[in-house]
Amino acid sequence: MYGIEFVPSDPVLKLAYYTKLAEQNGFDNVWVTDHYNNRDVYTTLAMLAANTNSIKVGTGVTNPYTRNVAVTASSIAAVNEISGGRAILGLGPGDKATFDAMGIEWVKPLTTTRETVQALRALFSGKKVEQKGDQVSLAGASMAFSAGDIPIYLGAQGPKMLELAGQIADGALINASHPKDFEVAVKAIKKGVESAGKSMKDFDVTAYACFSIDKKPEKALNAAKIVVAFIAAGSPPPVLERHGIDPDAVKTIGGAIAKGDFGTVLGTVTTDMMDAFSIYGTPADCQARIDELTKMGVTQIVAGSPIGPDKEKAIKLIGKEIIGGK
Ligand code: F42
Repeated sequence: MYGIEFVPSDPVLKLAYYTKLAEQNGFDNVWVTDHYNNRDVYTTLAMLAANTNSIKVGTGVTNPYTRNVAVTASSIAAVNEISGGRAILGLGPGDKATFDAMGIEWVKPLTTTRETVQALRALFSGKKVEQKGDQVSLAGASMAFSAGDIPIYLGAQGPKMLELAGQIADGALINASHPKDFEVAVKAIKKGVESAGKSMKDFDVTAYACFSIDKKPEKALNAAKIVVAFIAAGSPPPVLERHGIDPDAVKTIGGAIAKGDFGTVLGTVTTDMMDAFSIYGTPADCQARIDELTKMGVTQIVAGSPIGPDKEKAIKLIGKEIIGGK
């Protein structure tokens, strides 16, 4: 399966145009990120749904902290209705820096995510929900309209979060692009899947990747560099070690980002970092990496930012050379 990620830092109508193009080019899913300072994710999904016929539309990802769980259920259920059953709820514990800015305390992300999924499943089933959790409680909330059968995916990178996804979710959206990361991630997911008595066949292992495609490889590389710099700067030491990346170079990048010195940022990104944190290059380069990921158990590739130096051309190129080339 193929998905595409859009960030509503762009106007919603522009994303609606790209999404229609993605649908026409064979993409299965569109995922829209959720940060309070961008356009609202559900308003965006409603517009994308109204403008398409077959592509599935998902939050990629929302979180359990900024909205009450019953409000999240109502929002995604409305998108499911508008789209004729094409909604997916991607949920992740969220981003601490964003919550700090909103004055929201980031308490027990794993527990909160688990209890939120439990409450969502109960709300989707139409039940009157009495849940007394450690972090998420409902006292008789119930939906006044039918939500339908909405799949739930977890945004996950840590071993416990991946295992939880295996246990309770239909898929995991994993911010990674390299087979080594999936070797580790799939093991953790499998543990969860098996503990719940389920099968990996019913689980969608999704590479939510930094993706940059162009017929000219250097153009693809240049477009992805800045995204790779941010990913490297945000990667924990074990991930840097896994890919043999010099932590001092990453420190230099982090410091330069903080100062707004993007010349240094771009000059410090190495080929090793590009290979570890992105899928980039010509259609043949991207296809080769996709094949490696598929061998590791990845079942969905999401083309995430930047997609390519020219988004419209990139969507068409993926459609023609990768999705259609199969
Ligand atoms: N975040 C956003 O805010 N908006 C987005 O649009 C977004 C998109 C997105 C897409 C894909 C993706 O993979 C992630 C995305 N994220 C987005 C980030 C996402 O919301 C999460 O921050 C991220 O996926 C979670 O990372 P993580 O799996 O590393 O989980 C964190 C919380 C972690 O530390 N996990 C540990 C682990 O091993 O998995 C476990 C921590 C733990 O056990 N905590 C205990 C608990 O109950 O929470 C308690 C510990 C204690 O102190 O008691």
